[in-house]
Amino acid sequence: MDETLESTLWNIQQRNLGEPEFIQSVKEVLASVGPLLAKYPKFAEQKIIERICEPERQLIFRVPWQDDRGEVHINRGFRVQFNSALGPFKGGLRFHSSVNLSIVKFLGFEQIFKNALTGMPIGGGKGGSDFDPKGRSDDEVMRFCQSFMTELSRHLGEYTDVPAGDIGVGKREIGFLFGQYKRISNRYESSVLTGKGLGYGGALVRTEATGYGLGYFVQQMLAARGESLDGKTTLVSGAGNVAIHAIEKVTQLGGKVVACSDSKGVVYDEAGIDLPTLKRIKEVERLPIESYCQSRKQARYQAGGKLWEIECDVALPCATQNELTGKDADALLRGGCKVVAEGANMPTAPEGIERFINAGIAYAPGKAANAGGVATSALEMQQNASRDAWSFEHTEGKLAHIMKDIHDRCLRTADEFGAPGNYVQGANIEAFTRVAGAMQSLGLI
Ligand code: NDP
Ligand code: 2IT
Repeated sequence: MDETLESTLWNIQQRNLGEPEFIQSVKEVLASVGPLLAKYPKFAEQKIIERICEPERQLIFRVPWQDDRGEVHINRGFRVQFNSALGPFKGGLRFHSSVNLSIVKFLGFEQIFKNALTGMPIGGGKGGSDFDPKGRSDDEVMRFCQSFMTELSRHLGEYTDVPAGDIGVGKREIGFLFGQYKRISNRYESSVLTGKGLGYGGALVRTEATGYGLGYFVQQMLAARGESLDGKTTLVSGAGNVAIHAIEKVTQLGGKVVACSDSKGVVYDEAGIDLPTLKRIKEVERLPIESYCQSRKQARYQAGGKLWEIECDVALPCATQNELTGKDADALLRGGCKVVAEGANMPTAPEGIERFINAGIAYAPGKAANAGGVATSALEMQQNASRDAWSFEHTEGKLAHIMKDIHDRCLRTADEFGAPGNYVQGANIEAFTRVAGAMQSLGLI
């Protein structure tokens, strides 16, 4: 990073003390855009970086609710409306005990660039709460969602801000949130939320989209090296929405996923992860992954567990930020891993990214590789706007096309800016150019 960018970063750090995840995500982008700023000095003159790094609006609010025994709980709600130069703020809601302003800001910041890469008319934002749905009854989750939406609703709208799911927020939560929005606004405004159920305005493929899109992206990464997923041993971390559908698509494309994980431990199944068993445990019974071994006798469970020490060709981190450390990256490289693509947002710590890039393996950041989820959310908005519903095949075809397009543009831009094969540089420069261009056209906003 050159001196001017270093000093810009220092100022951003001083303005956002105590927000390590946010600063980490800013640093990664700033470390990439030097060559772009050299080519277009106007971006610096117009202080585009300083503007992009400052959210348009940040909301923090109280969420009071009562559990089944009548006890009162107070959680904190967040929505960071980061950048709407390309369209209404768009990005998920995360419900997890670890959620704080730094995490919501890093997610919102990443979302700006991811959404730009999709080529669709969506700005970037993110939200959530430190509420933990684990172990809560459906009624408790409903009461929480209703209270959360009672405040958030006044800041949303199909042309303003359109949330969706993320960790801890799936179809159940989106249903409760949409119900409350409809009640408060007195409007059946379908595209105010995406990831809806199919019975009330949801779109086919949205549930599968992030994991499927990741599978298509990996297919392109391998194709660029003259290879395919056929027979490739693959590791997937997590066992949630993204992980499950990544496992499904990689398996369909010929790969063999031998291990996955949750926050408690790792499951290794030499015969390949059995999807019906995994889906039943995680989606229906909502149990820890350990119970997978009760149905698959040859499978092994390790509490805690060192997923990335298992030998593999392809590694797909699909759980959470900074789950893959520098040491984990060393272990993957020792084990022969040639492709890493991120289903989660910022799952690889900076030391890990450095190891992958120095080793010359194919490494794709989440903002490119997991963009299929939000892209399909934009397709859901399109269907809602035209009161139409597309078939699974048609929508999946569009998703595959979008992922190939993102992949190819990242590589082309990386080439153009003298960093062949570097998906981080390619994604950041490509996305930054698009957002900055729109901001220039819109005047000083
Ligand atoms: P889910 O809630 O469906 O699943 C999350 C999975 O990650 C669970 O298996 C969970 O384990 C595990 N996990 C969560 N937090 C931790 C942690 N602190 N340590 C270890 N494991 C953890 O979420 P998603 O699958 O939707 O999201 C996964 C990742 O993908 C996130 O980074 C999210 O931001 C990103 N993403 C999601 C998109 C979407 O469309 N849903 C789109 C693009 C990115 P356990 O069950 O034990 O909690
Ligand atoms: O990180 C993400 O891209 C998401 N959680 C999905 C966002 C969306 O609006 O579909």
